[in-house]
Amino acid sequence: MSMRRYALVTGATSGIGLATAKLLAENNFNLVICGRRKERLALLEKEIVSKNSECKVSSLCFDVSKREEVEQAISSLSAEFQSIELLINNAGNAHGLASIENASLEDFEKMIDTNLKGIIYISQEIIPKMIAMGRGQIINVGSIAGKEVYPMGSVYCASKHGADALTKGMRMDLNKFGIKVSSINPGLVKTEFSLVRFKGDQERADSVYKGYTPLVAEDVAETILFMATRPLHVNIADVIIFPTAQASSTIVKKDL
Ligand code: NDP
Ligand code: 8X3
Repeated sequence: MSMRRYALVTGATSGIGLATAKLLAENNFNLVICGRRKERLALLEKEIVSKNSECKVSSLCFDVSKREEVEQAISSLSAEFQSIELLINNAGNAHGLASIENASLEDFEKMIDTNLKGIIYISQEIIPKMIAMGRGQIINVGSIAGKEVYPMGSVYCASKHGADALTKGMRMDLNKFGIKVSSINPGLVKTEFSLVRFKGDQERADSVYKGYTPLVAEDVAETILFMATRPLHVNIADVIIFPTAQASSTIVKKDL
């Protein structure tokens, strides 16, 4: 009988979520991989199964910020895939970098809907299943932007501060069920994050990572794997992970 546990990773089509899904597959987890880009999910599912023949994978294509889509996607899972023990709430992005008075409300809404409401919608679907199973772990991918604020990042920071509060509140509420809740809060990680933030401007995105060595998605994934594989009595509640060159949101040692 398979000893593999079931994990669900949101935002598995790119960056931190993609690296985490691959690493979990190599480390005894079956997977539900989620994202809006269907072709990327299909490619990832194929790659994981070809490298880990024992690993069962189910792909769910939906938008975490749309409540009905979340409900439909999770309820479409077969019974075995519904027994999710590990939930990685990773899907999220920044949209724009602009001062509050002239930034786009559409960008602001997207960040709040995805980075904050998305965690709530998914968690609400999965938590009752964890309670019924009598075990579970939720790891929210926050950000240093959830611990500090930086200029032009007010709403992204607000969404991540909200996610930080949500993590703490969920940990309190789910304590009585023995469900672990924690967050990992990275600094600068070279993924598609800046490309999305700057709306496809590759040069501007690349400039964010110039002059120092940023984290890569695998650095964060390895830490998530560590958090997910502690003994039952251990909960790594809150992690901040920076590249060595970074000391805070605004202090980065660059050789330019
Ligand atoms: P990427 O842009 O590489 O990945 C973002 C992922 O989120 C994609 O898989 C994307 O999938 C998914 N996603 C975004 N919006 C939605 C949505 N509305 N519905 C469903 N899925 C969505 O960035 P990262 O890997 O860097 O970001 C992952 C998380 O890490 C985010 O929460 C981000 O805030 C956080 N983070 C990133 C840092 C960095 O420097 N890179 C630092 C700190 C935190 P798709 O487009 O297919 O839907
Ligand atoms: C992503 C890192 O510094 O761009 O959360 O907010 S930062």
